[in-house]
Amino acid sequence: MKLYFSPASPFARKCRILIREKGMLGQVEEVRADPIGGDGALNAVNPLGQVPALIDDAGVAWSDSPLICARLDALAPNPRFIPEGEARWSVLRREVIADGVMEQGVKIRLELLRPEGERSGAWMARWRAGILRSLDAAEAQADNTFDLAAIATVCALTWLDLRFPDLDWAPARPKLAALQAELEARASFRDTAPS
Ligand SMILES: N[C@@H](CCC(=O)N[C@@H](CS)C(=O)NCC(=O)O)C(=O)O
Repeated sequence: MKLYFSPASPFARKCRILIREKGMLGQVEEVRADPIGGDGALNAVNPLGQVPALIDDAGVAWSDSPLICARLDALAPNPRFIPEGEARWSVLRREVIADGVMEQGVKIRLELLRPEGERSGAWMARWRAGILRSLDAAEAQADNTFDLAAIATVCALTWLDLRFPDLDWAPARPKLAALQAELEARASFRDTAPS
């Protein structure tokens, strides 16, 4: 299998951490892509031109980090990062919150890449408020389980630190800060630190 990624993408990082935690590095070749510059090899796997994108050994293409992570989790079921039964829904709900933080952050970032006169301050303020409310929700629902939601949450937090250091989310959200400190010390997280 091949996973297309870019080093700063928090969505791709979710998949790369999962691959390491599940011992799948020998089965998945990680291929660096350039989604912003336009990348024909990436576009052939994901017509949206976004990372992450996975092509499996049968030539089937998978895109969108929740789907790719769910597929990887099913392919190598030990250890599981998306549990069966009722607990599954808690993990997926909390993954959606973390992914939403990344999605709104990407929107702000794209806005900031526009010339100054073309940016919308109102939209950026709206997305920033959405991020902060979502972090409050994540703080309220944080637990100590090492699952896909925890991975996604820390990918979101560390990416926010990289792109928006002024957000200063940590002091008011001690559970998220502790989760980030704990997980970023793991080899899988250190090996995929965004740059
Ligand atoms: N919902 C997607 C979002 C992926 C995404 O936005 N990736 C960004 C990089 S962080 C990208 O490839 N952007 C290029 C583009 O949208 O053209 C996922 O979860 O994988």
